[in-house]
Amino acid sequence: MENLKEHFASKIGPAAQEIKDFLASHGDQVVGEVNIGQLYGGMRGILALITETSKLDPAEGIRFRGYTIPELQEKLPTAPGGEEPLPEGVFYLMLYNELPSNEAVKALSREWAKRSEIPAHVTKVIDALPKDAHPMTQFVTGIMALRTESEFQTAYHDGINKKDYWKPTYEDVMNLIARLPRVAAYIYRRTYHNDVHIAPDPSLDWGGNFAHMLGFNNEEFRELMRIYLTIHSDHEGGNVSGHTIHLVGSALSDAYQSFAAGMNGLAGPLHGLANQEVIRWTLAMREELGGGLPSKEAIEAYVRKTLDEGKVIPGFGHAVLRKTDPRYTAQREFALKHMPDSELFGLVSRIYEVVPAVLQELGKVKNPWPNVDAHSGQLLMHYGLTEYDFYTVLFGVSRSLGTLASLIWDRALGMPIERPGSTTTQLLKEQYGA
Ligand code: HAX
Repeated sequence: MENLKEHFASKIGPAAQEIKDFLASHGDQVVGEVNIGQLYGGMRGILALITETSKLDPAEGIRFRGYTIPELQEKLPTAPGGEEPLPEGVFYLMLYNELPSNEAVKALSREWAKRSEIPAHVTKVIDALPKDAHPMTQFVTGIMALRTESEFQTAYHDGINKKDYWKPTYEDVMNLIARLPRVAAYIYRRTYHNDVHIAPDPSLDWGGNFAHMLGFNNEEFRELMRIYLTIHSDHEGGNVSGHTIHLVGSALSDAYQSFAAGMNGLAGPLHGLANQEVIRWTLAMREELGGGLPSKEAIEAYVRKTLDEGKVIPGFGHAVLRKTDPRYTAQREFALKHMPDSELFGLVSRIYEVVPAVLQELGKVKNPWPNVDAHSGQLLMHYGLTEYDFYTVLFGVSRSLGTLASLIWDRALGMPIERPGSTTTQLLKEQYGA
């Protein structure tokens, strides 16, 4: 097949023309109304962004370029002998808007392996942080240290024509995605394994090699990494990390700056950090309730205690979804297949049986169902990746796939700087006679 970059280039013209024609015929069409409550309510429900890579339906969950997670599991290439989709495949689908062949996915694996070397100063910068710095702090620091390699930064300085912005952005994105597992594995081994690092194996796929560099070499864990990195990759455009990457990128900040900014958003406990909070909360509950598999009644009492203390139940609720997250379901199916008798899986399942009814009782929670973060920790714990402060870094590595594919498209389509309006309570009151 033709070179991956040329293949992308061939997609730009038709996509740009389609949007131009659409705007010419429908640019004045009204897509919704905004009320004052939404201005104070985190802009919930306001349709305000174009993100081509995926779309979240409140009732159905995520579709990547039109495909659900079970469809990805059926249609995307797998590792030899494996069953889970390779994350290279979902990236290809999101960037090129077409299902990849096995060959295309292999080409992407090779391309990322080739680009994966990280400059020596990156590990030195990370090493300057204390080992107990949170892994997300180390991760963002590592990404910013990688920025010395930005081709967009250099090209802009040298006066690149705006129609070519996508070209160095493409290079930055491919390099960054290729290098993130190296940075993440470095942080993991530095923080939890006495700085004993593991050389990459370029014969492996991106997710398999990441598992290998983390120090987990059984094939089942590699399969977990592949599905994990696939399902966490994108969640349409309005979530904190995705939106931040698009917003910062809209100022023509390069891929490194934009992605680092988004990762600081992912590190918030209401967003990606929820995956570590879930397991921390679950283990604390298990300990307080005397270990083993607590009864439903005991779990319910603990849930109520958490709520009474003015805390959220991590892993439950969502700003858009109104049903069990299909990313939760995909992980539950992985557990049913590979570890049906795990005690921790039993506990996660029991929590699922208890929490929604208690949240519903509060009368204010719009979605009492579990989200992606309610399950991921249990799977990682099962294979021995027990250092849960690291979990959000895994999420971050995955989130690069969708958000950075989008960033290439933002540059290719010449998306403008984002600048919504704001107002004050005083002005609103005057305007609406309050
Ligand atoms: N436990 C307790 N209370 C909850 C709750 C939960 N799991 N989910 C929502 N609520 C509360 C809200 O805190 C809010 O209370 P106040 O009015 O007192 O402020 C009320 O219910 C209404 O909230 P909502 O409209 O249902 O939810 P939001 O859109 O405002 O927030 C959140 C969505 C995901 C932030 C929320 O459900 C939450 O805090 N969940 C727990 C944290 C979590 O799991 N986050 C990860 C989400 C998925 C993700 O981004 N992964 O990366």
